[in-house]
Amino acid sequence: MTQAFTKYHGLGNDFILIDNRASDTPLLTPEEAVQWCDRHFGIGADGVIFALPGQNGTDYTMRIFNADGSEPEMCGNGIRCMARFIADLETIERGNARPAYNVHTLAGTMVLKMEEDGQVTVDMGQPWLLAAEIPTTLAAPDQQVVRQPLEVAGKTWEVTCVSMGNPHCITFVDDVAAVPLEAIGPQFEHHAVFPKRTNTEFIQVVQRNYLKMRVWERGAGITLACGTGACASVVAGVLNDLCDRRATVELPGGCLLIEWSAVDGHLYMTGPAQQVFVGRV
Ligand code: ZDP
Repeated sequence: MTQAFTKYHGLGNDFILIDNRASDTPLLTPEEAVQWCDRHFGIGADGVIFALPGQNGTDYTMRIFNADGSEPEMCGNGIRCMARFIADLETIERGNARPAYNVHTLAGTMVLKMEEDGQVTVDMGQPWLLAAEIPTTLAAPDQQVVRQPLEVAGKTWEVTCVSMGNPHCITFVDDVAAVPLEAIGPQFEHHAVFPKRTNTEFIQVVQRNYLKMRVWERGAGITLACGTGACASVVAGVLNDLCDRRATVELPGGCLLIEWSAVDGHLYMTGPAQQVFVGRV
């Protein structure tokens, strides 16, 4: 049997999208996802995303396997790709797509809005800030982790932890280009204080409304962009009084506009998602 797929990327964070609407079970195993994501022996991607039937009244369900086969709760760039994917499927089948979707994820229901210019805005919900929610043992379970010292690679870093459904550890630095990400990223990811491992972001504040970010992703390594990481970084910037609630986050793959609404406390992320090619395995 052959399996159809479509390749998308959001700012160079790339995903294999699978039309999984006929079944509640992902059509690939985590082991197959690892093979498909391999850039030399497979298609090549940072993860595989399955568009499944909705649950609890939502239009669709998203599940994702990282390139290492682990399953994250949520994925910001991936969910924008998923929005384009389902809009493209609906356009082929019905001639038009809907302007918005509710999508169930392991991090709750996300609301996706298709913008006129082709970008996608996602209501990512509220951030989780307590140590037990991240999860991390860096503070007491009911405390926030803001500017806490953390020993990594023989150096003390001041970290702020935020969950967007998935864990993020954010460090503000003077120059993101100077961070030896490949060397220290894995040491943050696997540090004993993060029982579910962590995504790791380094942020340079250029202006209060403009951040530069580099990311080491849990289960994927260095990627060109991370949507949940950009949201978590703006939250961390606000908690440290280093940035505004609305800021552009520049990643190696391009820019995302992030707003932490003072009205409902939700994160709103706007950015592109593009189809690259369709194929069969
Ligand atoms: O939390 C994790 O294990 C991440 N690797 C998931 C993917 C996050 C992503 N890069 C994003 O944009 O949020 C897709």
